[in-house]
Amino acid sequence: MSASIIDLRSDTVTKPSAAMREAMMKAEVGDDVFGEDPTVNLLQQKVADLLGKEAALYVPSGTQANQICLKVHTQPGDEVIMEKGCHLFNYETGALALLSSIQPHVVEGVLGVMNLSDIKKAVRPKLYYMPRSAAVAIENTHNRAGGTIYPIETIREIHDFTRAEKMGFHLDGARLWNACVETGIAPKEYASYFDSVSVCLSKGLGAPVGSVIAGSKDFIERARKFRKIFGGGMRQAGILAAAGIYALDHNRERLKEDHAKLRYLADELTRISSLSIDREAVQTNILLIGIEKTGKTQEEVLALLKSKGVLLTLGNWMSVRAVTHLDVSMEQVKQAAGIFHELFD
Ligand code: TLP
Repeated sequence: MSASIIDLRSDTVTKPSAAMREAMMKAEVGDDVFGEDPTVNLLQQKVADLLGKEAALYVPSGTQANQICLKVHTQPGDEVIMEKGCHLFNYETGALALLSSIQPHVVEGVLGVMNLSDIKKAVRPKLYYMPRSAAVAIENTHNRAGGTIYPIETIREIHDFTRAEKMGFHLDGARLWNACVETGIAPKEYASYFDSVSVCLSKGLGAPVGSVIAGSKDFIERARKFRKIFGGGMRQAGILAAAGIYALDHNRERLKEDHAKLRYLADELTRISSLSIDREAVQTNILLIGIEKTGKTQEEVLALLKSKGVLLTLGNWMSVRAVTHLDVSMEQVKQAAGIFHELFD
């Protein structure tokens, strides 16, 4: 990507820094399918400790992490309750049906948040002719709602309920790190309410590849089997895990900078009357920009921005999405804001 391009498509576009590559080069490796890669083992231990769980498992992607967890939580024919805009339902290519033969029971949340009362209404009576409500899955931060943070009180309530109902509780924490730096709530505190947590190293943290699942020893042993079935058993993966360790050690605190860049962009775009910004949703590093009043389609807006060297992606209905990250500077964000003014003011 040329230096003049300002790439706000996703925090997944970051490239490993020189120091991260150095760490990768020096990584000790072994065959991880035999459990013999010391760097993978170190990463797994590190994430288990950070999240206060008994064990953890390194997997190639956030999608695979989510899919493995729901496979462990369910039997074919079961249902999992989740929010309508969540990644599991929208962006994992129907994998729940394909890989686990389960159906999502979607509930419409507010800013991506389902309350306990919404969830209670979605739980099926225990009748043999109805699907079993096996688990609840939530996303924190919530991507499609604009990087919104799940309130910890709501998480606690859902935890107490799922525990009482003997249902599983899964967290898609691809961007849990963003929620943690913004709220000051420790990863361990968030994770303590869930049976399974998936976190990504390749979003805001800047590693090139990888996610980690954390849970009880028993959960992780079962997850390991499905990781192999789903084709995620890797060999000398320590070379990648080293990037993950580097990312956890160096790039968590700095996520605050991404949030500051996003707030700047949101402030600027709020001043443009043809664009709509929901200020309540401006919480971390994702901005949804409503474009209805521009009279243009999403594709037209994306093409116009691209012609000026600014890349965004589709958001929800009539919106486009900007994401700030490690590889986009405040200076570039200011330039991007200037281009928005030029095109849409
Ligand atoms: N999100 C990507 C796209 O797939 C939309 C992005 O650019 O934001 N959970 C959440 C909450 C995610 O946002 C993503 C990726 C995933 C899971 C999946 O991670 P990967 O891409 O590693 O499979």
